Amino acid sequence: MSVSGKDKAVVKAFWEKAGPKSAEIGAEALSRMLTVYPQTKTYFSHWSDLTPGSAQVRKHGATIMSAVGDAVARIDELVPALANLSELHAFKLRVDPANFRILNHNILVVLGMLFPNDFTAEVHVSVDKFLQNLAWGLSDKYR
Ligand code: HNI
Repeated sequence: MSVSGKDKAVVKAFWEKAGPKSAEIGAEALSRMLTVYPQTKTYFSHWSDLTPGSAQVRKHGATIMSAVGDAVARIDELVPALANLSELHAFKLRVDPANFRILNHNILVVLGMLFPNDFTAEVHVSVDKFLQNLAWGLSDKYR
């Protein structure tokens, strides 16, 4: 799905609001992914505490959302921007890319929860398209 110039502007404007809460968004989204889609826990079995809101979950949630913020900043060049992370997830972590959609879904839920006024239907559709393209960029090296 193509992300239009308008989508990019909407995502960037929304991120002005969401960016400062990025660690909280990540912690909540990762906690929810691991709880609601327990099959995703297999990738994190080396962690000592996978319960929602644990220190490890919060730290990694912040790491993920910081990468999402970097992707917003490089929204015009997502494939090169995500090349290293794609390589890591494909060949070292061996994460099935189907899981990117699952995390994206949880991020959208959390954005709706934390930003009930700013996360309008119009923002939702643009962020959804952006996250799909991000997942596509993260999947680029899987070949
Ligand atoms: Ni992901 C590590 C970004 C989705 C499993 N992941 C990272 C790191 C970043 C990152 C950044 C740290 C890299 C480093 O150490 O250099 N991950 C992202 C982004 C998305 C994503 C931007 C999608 C929006 N990752 C997922 C999904 C899974 C996943 C959906 C599995 C369900 N990622 C991992 C695992 C690690 C990881 C596993 C290593 C964790 C660890 O213990 O260090």
